[in-house]
Amino acid sequence: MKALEGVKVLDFTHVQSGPTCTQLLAWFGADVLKVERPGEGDATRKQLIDVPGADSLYFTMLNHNKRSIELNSKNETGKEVLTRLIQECDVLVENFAPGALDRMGFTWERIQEINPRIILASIKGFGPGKYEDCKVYENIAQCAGGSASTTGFRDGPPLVTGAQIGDSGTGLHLCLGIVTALFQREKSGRGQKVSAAMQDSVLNLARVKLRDQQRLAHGPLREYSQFGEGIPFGEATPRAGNDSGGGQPGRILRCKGWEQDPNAYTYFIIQAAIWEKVCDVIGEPDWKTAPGFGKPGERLDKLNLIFERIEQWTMSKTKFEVMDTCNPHDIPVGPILSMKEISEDEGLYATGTLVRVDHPERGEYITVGCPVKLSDSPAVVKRSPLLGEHTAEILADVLGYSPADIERVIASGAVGTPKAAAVK
Ligand code: CAO
Repeated sequence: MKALEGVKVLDFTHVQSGPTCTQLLAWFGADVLKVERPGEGDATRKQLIDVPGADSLYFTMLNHNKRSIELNSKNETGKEVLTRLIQECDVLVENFAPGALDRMGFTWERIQEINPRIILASIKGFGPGKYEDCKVYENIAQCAGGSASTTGFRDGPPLVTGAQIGDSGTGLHLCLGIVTALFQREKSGRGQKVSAAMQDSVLNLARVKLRDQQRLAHGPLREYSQFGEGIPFGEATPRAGNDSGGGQPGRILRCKGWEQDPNAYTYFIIQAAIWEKVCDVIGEPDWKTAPGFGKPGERLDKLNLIFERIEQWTMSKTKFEVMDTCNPHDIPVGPILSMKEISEDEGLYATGTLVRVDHPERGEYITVGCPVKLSDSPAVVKRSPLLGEHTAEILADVLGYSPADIERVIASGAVGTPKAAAVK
């Protein structure tokens, strides 16, 4: 039995943020019914196309284990079908632009009238306030949530990160809100509205930088490189390059081959507890007790000098040799792995973090499996649905429509032309 078996999710999501949330629910065992516009579907199906005629990786990698129903929710019969779906489902998830669901005629009040037990889960760019009506994409959220202003180097512009903390990060937050609301419903019998704003989710992930903002009032941030460089701090948390965030100084350092390989680097942390081992490994045993080096606080104004010396050592080794040498001493280091190296790491396939999936239109591709492992509910990754692949099946099995009803719905134009049979 899967953890969320029996939970039906009306998946009204598109692009990335919402689909990441419903994909997780599907991996945990929920029956996720993805509602898509007839003939068009989620816009990502046709974005960043690599194999002509096939759903894009953008779409497939965000929509595993779901069923797809084509439905025009602005058509009268389409509204009837949507109403029936709301009656049958436990959760409705959506990430339309602000007000879009209301404009379709499905306000929170109306949804509760239809099914008082349903949980309505929504992602918007901003929470209530002056920006609540804005449309938002990933990088806007990274900027508005405080991440971009604190990412990058002090003398360069703000930077966005490659990790999709605005979209996938908000999807994760929403997913937690949904299962929490399902848990509460067990006791209360009632559904509720679950909201996650992308700005809020990014800020939650960037909370250590708000911590540093407040520390500024009490003096310089001594673990930031700029402290050792004698550069005064301004009014706001600065960009800290690759400095380690906490009280354990760290840097990205060059390794053997860095001249040709853009990823021949390692992250190296001089945790206080293993300082003496670092000194031995890099060949500076005197630094264990030398004045100004022996105590963690004393080293903070010498981080450039210390890391330059460590880098002389890391440049004599590959990033994997650095790891092999340091790990036995408990020195925290990590190679900078390229996506190519990650996609070739058989260990990640063995744990199900990477999965090879077969797809009828595009053949085999690699995807990221469920990153959270439940011992009693292991996730099995199944390919994403083709557009409208399960329209007839959902009308019949979930809604109990008779063949005559289904004919009527098709004739109304509400669901496009259902596929004759599911493609295996
Ligand atoms: N049948 C009929 N109409 C449908 C439909 C369906 N099955 N599915 C969607 N629509 C309609 C919507 O009702 C909306 O119509 P109105 O404008 O008349 O209300 C229309 O399609 C467009 O929806 P949208 O405004 O949500 O889509 P968009 O492409 O213009 O904007 C986005 C996309 C992401 C900017 C916006 O949805 C948004 O801000 N969402 C919230 C934040 C978010 O999740 N952002 C992350 C996106 S991933 O980077």
